[in-house]
Amino acid sequence: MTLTFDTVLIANRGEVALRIARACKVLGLASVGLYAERDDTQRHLALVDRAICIGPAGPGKSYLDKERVLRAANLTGAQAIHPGYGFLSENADFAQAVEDAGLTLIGPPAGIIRAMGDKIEARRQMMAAGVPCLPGTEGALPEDMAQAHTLCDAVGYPLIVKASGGGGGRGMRVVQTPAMLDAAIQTARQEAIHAFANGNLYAERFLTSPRHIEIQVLADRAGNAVWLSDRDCSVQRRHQKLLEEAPAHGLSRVAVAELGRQCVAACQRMGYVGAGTFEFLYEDGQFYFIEMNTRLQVEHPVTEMVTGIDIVAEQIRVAGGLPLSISQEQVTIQGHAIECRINAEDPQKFIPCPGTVTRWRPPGGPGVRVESHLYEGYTIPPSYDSLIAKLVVHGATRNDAIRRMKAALGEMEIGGIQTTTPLHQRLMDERAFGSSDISVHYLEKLLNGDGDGSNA
Ligand code: MV4
Repeated sequence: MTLTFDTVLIANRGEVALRIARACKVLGLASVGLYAERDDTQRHLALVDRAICIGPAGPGKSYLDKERVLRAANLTGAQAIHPGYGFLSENADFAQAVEDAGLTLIGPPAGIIRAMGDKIEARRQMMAAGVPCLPGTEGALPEDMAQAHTLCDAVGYPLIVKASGGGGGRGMRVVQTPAMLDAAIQTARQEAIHAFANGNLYAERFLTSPRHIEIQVLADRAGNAVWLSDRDCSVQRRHQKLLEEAPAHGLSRVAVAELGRQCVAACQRMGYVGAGTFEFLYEDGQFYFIEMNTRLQVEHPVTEMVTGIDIVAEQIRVAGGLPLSISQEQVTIQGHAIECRINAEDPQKFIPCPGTVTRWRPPGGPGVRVESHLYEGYTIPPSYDSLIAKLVVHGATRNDAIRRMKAALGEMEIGGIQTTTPLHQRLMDERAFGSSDISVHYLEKLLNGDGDGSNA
């Protein structure tokens, strides 16, 4: 069986571009790399069959420019485009333009990207599919404040007002009491109009100390869908994840499997194609859907490590019309995996710290995987994401994985720049992290000196 394309344009940079280039090689596909000026020293550009400069330095007139990316595909004869994550990966207009040009986006149909990008619509579809959601408003909050109050009283306080066009933590307001609703709606709406050109808001019951749990899915064009594993992504700061693991520690495996089946049913109901992630909040033994990501995610390797499935290869295969290479019965979760995001940042203040890498000694050994585009002499440019490496370990148990991570962090050497490595080394020894007695507010509390950051 062959795919409907033989050449893939990698519309991204850095470690994920390298990850996609490797997957193309494994599948016997030709690949094209694109880059901005002064960003031509990336490792994946030596691995692809052809590389093309599409614009000036900085992301705006290159990686983020729909027309330039499409022109690169046309110029090089690439029939498919892998957007990676970030940049154009969840841009429904770009996905539509790719479809209109007769090319294949390695991702779901544009209509699904658009629907899931509208958080009110995503919530509506999940409720219809039987995926658990928080008590909340249906449709957009009305302009009329008396009506808004009636709807919000039914939801219950405290609640959170969110922008339908937001997501990932942008455009939210916590509302403790009805007396605070009017001001919250007013400021949230102004921010939403400004940031997303969409003033639609919705309200949900607010959870004070949830964990962030997500479910990875894969679906093909024939209507097959599988869930691969759950991940815990609670260790984050200002909505930037720092560490992720699979599976989530301490959850009922029966309950997670039930949730996975609900996600699969939602995929089949909407005609989902490709890799996707259902994000949930987890509190007091219950899961509540918050958002769906219609792209490959940074943390996909932890799921690959515990399932043995090459998620990027499956993404490319199903985009090219092939069926999923695995059935749900063939998916098993073995052991435990942890990913530490190594960012070129000051580990205390998290300020980006670009510069030239003078020393790079990646760690190794059983169960150790490094996803990085680093090499000695590479200069990290200032205008892009500060992620420079993902250190991923796999162990038979969570404690084994933690031990392997400690060893690998200690072995890794990165010279010339500051990185988040010391923070990860500290985390591996923290009691609350060790027992997963944490919430999405864990890291903030820990760094503030608020006890050990635990929920207690
Ligand atoms: C919430 C919540 C509590 N209750 N929704 C923030 C990012 C966006 N994806 C959803 N977010 C939240 N939604 C209700 N009803 C708390 C958060 C939240 C959060 C969620 C996931 C990961 C990190 C977070 C950090 C702060 C708040």
